[in-house]
Amino acid sequence: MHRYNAYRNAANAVAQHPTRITSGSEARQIKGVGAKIAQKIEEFLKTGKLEKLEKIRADDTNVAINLLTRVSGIGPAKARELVEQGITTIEDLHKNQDKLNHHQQIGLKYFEEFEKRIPRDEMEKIEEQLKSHITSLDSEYVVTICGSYRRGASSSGDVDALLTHPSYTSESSKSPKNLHHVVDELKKKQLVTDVLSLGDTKFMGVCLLKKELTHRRLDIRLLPKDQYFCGVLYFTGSDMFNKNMRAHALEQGFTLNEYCIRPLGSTGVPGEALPVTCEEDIFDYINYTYREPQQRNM
Ligand code: DCP
Ligand code: MG
Ligand code: MN
Repeated sequence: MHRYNAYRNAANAVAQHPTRITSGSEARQIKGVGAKIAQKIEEFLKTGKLEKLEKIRADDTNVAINLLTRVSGIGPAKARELVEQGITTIEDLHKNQDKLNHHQQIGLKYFEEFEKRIPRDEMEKIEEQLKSHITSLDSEYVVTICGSYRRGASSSGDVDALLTHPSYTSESSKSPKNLHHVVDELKKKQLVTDVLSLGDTKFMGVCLLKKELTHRRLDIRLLPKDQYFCGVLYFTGSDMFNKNMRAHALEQGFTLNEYCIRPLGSTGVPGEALPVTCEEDIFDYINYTYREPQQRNM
């Protein structure tokens, strides 16, 4: 985990660097790049590959774990457990479905389909349908498709939808609206084909447009109105952008997460959540120049 972070930080630092790095020693000058990583950068620049990485990739156990974790719902721990039982291929998984939970079984069923990218024009159609079905239940629902789509990507890996309603705030504790009702409607309209998991505020599932052949991963989160824009900011990403923005927030004496922004007292204890009515409010609190979603790919 320590090394994982060291690599992430170094990658971030190199990505932020204004010019292209041409040697390990040049990389070493950058804050966040240590001697060992600089050495690897040198090796990669010289040979176009990394011996250590090639070895890790060739290891049979790792190859199998990497394959199984591509199934939605299978994490590294579950994958390792399966590999230890001799289950190493997708075919093996099909023969051992009893070892998988519901989410993993659906992940397996759509294994090939979920790996396909969703073209932007299809994302637009899914957005349109989601909005029309959800607002037909209650015209006051607000739906925002976040993730790479909101950042302007030409294709996306999944659909990240956020939902709120003016009568639902964190004060009103329990939502007068609920996601079960929304998901029932989407199933009835045959947009949602499968449910991976469903709670009061989080749905993970599968959708399919009429006339399309590929099933798509769809996540929907229901957020209280006062937490909506921190959620929209977070789920728009990118993850690197979020990481940098949170670090900047801390430097300015604020703690920012997917729910709220809070000032940090002199003792470092977070105060009450600050009022937020749009994404710009969050940037303003921490003196960060506003960036349009398309400008948040880094
Ligand atoms: N996110 C994050 N940190 C994580 C995971 C997610 O900050 N560890 C945020 C930023 C992501 C957003 O959630 O942009 C949505 O997560 P996705 O995994 O769906 O990523 P994207 O939508 O950006 O990419 P893709 O097109 O692959 O779905
Ligand atoms: Mg996404
Ligand atoms: Mn997602």
